[in-house]
Amino acid sequence: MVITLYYAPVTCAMVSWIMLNEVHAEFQTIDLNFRKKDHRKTEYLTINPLHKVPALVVNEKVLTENVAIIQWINATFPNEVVLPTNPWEHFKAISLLSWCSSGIHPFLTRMNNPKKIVGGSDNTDSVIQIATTEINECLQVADIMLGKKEFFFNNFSAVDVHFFWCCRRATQFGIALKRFRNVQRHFHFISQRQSVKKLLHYEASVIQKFETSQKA
Ligand SMILES: N[C@@H](CCC(=O)N[C@@H](CS)C(=O)NCC(=O)O)C(=O)O
Repeated sequence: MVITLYYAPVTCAMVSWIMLNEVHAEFQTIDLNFRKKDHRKTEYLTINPLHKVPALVVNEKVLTENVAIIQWINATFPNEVVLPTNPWEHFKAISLLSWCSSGIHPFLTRMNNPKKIVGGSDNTDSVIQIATTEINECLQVADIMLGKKEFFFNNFSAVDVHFFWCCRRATQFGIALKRFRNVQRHFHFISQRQSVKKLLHYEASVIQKFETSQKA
């Protein structure tokens, strides 16, 4: 089986990258430089016409969306911990992954590029303000959900990684986690995981590679 992950630093593609590492999959990563609009180039549009990462290519077949990729990883590596095995918890995990992907992520996208929402108008402040309020509400809900637990479920799962990405992106946009003690603790705990540390190291090396190529 030949597995390739299309990835870009800082993006939610890190969720799939980390989970492929968690299951010890052999895969290659293709790094896209968003600053150079690699994701808008014909070569990538033939992989994902929606110009988003992650995209997973398995034996020349393309799968997009973290929620789908995670379920593929779970089905392909049944001996590894990706999603809870208890049926109810399994679907509860899909529900939480979908929440990260479609309930939290869109507000992070707005914070990243408010112009996309307001078009020609300069009124980006209100977009950022509304997105901040929505993200804080999500963090509050997650804080209660987590309580004193280490993970969202009894054991580690992909939900912990997806939520970690949401929190990391939120902090990059200036949202403080300290109001949410359980979320902050979870964030720190997940950041210490081997696969996450490996990703952060990889991400730094890709950013460095892009910066060097920019200067050349
Ligand atoms: N729901 C998708 C979101 C994918 C997504 O929006 N990716 C962003 C990076 S975080 C992207 O590639 N944006 C580039 C673009 O939209 O052109 C998933 O979880 O896979």
